[in-house]
Amino acid sequence: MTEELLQRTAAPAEALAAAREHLLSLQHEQGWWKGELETNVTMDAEDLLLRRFLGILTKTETEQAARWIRSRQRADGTWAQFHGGPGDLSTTVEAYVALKLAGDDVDSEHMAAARAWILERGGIEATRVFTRIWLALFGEWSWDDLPAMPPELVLLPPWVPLNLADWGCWARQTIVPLTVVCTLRPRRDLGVGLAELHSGRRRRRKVPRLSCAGAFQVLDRALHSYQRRPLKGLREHAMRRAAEWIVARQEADGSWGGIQPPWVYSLLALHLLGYPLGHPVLRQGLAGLERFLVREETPEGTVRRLEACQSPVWDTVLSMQALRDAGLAADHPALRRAADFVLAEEIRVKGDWSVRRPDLAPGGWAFEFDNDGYPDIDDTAEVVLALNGVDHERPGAVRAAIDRGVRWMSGMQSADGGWGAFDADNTRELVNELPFCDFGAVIDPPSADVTAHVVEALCVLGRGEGEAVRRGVRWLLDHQEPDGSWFGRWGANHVYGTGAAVPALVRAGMRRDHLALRRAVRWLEVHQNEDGGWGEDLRSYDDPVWVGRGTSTASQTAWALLALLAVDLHDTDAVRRGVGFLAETQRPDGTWDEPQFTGTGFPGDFYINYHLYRLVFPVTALGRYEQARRGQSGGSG
Ligand code: R04
Repeated sequence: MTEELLQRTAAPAEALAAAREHLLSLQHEQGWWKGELETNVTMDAEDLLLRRFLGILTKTETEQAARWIRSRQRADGTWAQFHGGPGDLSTTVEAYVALKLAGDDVDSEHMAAARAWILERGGIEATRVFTRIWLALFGEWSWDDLPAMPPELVLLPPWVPLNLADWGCWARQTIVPLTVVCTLRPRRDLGVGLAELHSGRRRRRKVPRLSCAGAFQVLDRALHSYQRRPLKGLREHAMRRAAEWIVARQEADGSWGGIQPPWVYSLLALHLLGYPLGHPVLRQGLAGLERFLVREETPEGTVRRLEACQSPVWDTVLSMQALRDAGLAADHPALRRAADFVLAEEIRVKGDWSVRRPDLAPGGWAFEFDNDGYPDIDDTAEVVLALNGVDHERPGAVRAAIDRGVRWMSGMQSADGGWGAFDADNTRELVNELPFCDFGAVIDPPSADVTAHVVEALCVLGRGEGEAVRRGVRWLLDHQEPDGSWFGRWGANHVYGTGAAVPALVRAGMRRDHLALRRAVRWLEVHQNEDGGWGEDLRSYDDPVWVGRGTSTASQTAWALLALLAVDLHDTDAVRRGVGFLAETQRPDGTWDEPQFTGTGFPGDFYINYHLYRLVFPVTALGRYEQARRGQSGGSG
């Protein structure tokens, strides 16, 4: 072999070894992995506002959060939803309010720049409903100028449109406490005024009366009148039921749903209903938030930031699979410890999902440490795949957990053959029309990424011949984009969807030369960057010119490689260049830099930088590449 050829084959193997060691070193002694889940500064601004509202905000918390918020401001004075993204009005308003609360001088350069930009974009009047609710809590916005949302919603039976089961679980858990808050219409002192953020421009959307939006505007007016003179007994009953609904859903860690919005709104609602801060529900709720705080020492001092959610189960099962792909033995102690953690995380109780699947036995996993009410199908698919790769001391326990997971996933298939993330058949578009719902997805219909993960898991677990897989494959084929890619609902974006769908279809037995696969490969080849990597900007969710386009990142390059490797293209230029990108951009410590956000919370509205993605997916991709290469050469590498 020539020197050059030796180097080219050694580099990926060395990159893999370094990455694998780095990943192993990040395992917690209790068996799990958890990377930081980075989102945006509305988390931190709202945390300060919550504490201010409850009268528990301390100087230290304020200073540390303000430092973090300041550090995220960009040169144009704005804050964004994601690294490198455009300024976002609601995020910028919330950040400005938090900094003013922290005592920043409104005449200082950074505040003046933010304010000018805010006013140019229409001021507070043009922000999302959530932002204006936060301002209404402090008398800086009128409750009359927010869409009505009555607590009687919790009384609607499951067959009435707009009932709670029609909402995505995250929206359901957010909306119920907000109905309470919006009914009680509190007003507390912020300590600083915000008059300077009003543009004076009213945003009255003119909609045709006979359209759906028009009908909902009429409904909104009717609900506002009802809010003024509700049926007293009905209102009291609804408020009581809402409180019970909320209290029943608090998790063991004090959270609601393991995500920030339902958590803070539930605390607010119960507090307003008269629960004292010392009540166990509130005490545990507030104490639990502490575990979602990240503190970091910087030259400017300690910064403090809040995670929107935590990803231990997800990160652990992705890491387990990555390590297996990287050649770790199935009985390696790290994998056994991880499996022990995962086994203990299984959810054996029913949750909201059972409204639509009352006869289905529990047996799923959630994303977080404690979110027993909301196991999700995506996590369950990856858990099953991860557990299947471990040779454990208690094979019977593992097998039984896998079987329950497989049965639960199969039972959660939606009527159209696909899978949503948390619920089956959560597809009623009507809630989207409510004026209240101007931020984020509020339903949970099947997506290509989740469907692909389930199809892959069911095939690996020997259900490839079953009806569920057949219909899942059909769903994927029906939802391939005209350009040959698949949409990424929970990851950015078509690179993620395609990186999930192609391996799943191959697992399901599709021939490598099937037209659907050839078109997907073609799409990936066309969108490979000059540097050999792949990248897709989050703006692709709003603007098709960005589809498949963006700065190369380690995680997205890995996703593309997973698809190409699944169709046996390891011996091609595209794959060699992709692998080369990973090897060349790796840090000396074995991981990768990835300031870009490649995770999606809500397309268009909420994005996530999963800090482990930059490592776990390259380990998987490089591992599979090495396996394919050795398989071909027949040697041991
Ligand atoms: C990657 C696939 C696993 N699974 C998705 C889980 C994502 C975890 O992170 C979040 C989930 C969230 N949901 N809802 C919100 C949210 C935030 C996360 C949410 C955010 C803002 C507002 C309301 C809800 F970080 Br306002 C489900 C499929």
